[in-house]
Amino acid sequence: MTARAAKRPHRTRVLCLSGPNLQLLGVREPEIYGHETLALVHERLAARAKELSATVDCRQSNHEGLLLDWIAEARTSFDGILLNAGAFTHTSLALFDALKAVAIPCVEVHLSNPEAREAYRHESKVAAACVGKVAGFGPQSYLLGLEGLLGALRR
Ligand code: CA2
Repeated sequence: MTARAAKRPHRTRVLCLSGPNLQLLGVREPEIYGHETLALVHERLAARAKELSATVDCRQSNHEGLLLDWIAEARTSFDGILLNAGAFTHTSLALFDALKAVAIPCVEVHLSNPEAREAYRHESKVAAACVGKVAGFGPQSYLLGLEGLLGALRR
């Protein structure tokens, strides 16, 4: 390692995962999920992460297995996870198990407030494997989740 690299402060590495159908953000159902695209949310998140001496790698998938693989990968490559598991939030014991196994902190994020919506959205299978949750603030939930996650990591 060069002397310059040794002096460079370690940037906290965050993996941001968005689950099924979130690629439609800003395109469909703006009355529920707002007008910002997922690409814009990712851009804002990267800018905020930089201000907070962190980096964020943002990924989206409609496939539960791929989300599981990315969570497993995070154990060696990231310090924490931001997760909007979409509808898998309410169904996936596999995501809960993966988050428990990876043993790095995860913050659950939602654009809407699922508890103020249909009864079938009230239960989160992943919540018990997370250090906290931010829901109901639209795209800002991702930014608030990032701040909460970095706070938890640096406490
Ligand atoms: O509020 C959230 O972030 C949710 O995770 C969104 C999920 C929903 O199943 C959860 O209960 C709460 C749905 C994601 C679908 O994303 C779309 C975005 C734009 C248009 C249509 C779907």
